[in-house]
Amino acid sequence: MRTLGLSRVALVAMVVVAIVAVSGLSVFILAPGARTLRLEAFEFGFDGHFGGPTLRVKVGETLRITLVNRGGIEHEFMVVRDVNEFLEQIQLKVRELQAKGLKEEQIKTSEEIEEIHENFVAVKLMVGGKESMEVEVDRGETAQFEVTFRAPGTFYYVCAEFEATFPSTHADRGMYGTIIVEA
Ligand SMILES: [Cu+2]
Repeated sequence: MRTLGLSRVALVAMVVVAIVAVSGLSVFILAPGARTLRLEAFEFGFDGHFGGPTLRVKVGETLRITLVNRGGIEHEFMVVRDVNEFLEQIQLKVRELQAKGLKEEQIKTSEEIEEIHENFVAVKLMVGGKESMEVEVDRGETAQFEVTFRAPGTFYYVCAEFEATFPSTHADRGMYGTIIVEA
């Protein structure tokens, strides 16, 4: 009874959609071939308190990531090509701004620091259908996003937040992991 089976599937799908609609949850459409992955952020690592798991993907592959903040402060996820140079540039800029007399809050929210993020983002994320440089999650929050790698090579996912570590970033405390993109 093939048709009966299909209509049952359709019925289940409708019920699921109805439950999601009533509960106010967002519906995410999975990109074809997307691989799902769950990462938990802590102080100061992903899936632990230092570093993060190495992610291996194929060129053109989409990773659909659920990032759960299980720590006590805000964390973020962004993808850069050169993590050492990125962190070095941030440190140089922090020192430069401190020398000019800027306070911690002013430095954290400065255009100069934002500009370094922009310059170093290697691959943008798709967050809720919109392209984004990074995704930020407050403690206890969960974010869902997709990232697609168009070129082979080594990338790094990084949290460059300053909260509780200023003038260092969370990444300076080890909060980053490697992404290997294979051709
Ligand atoms: Cu962090």
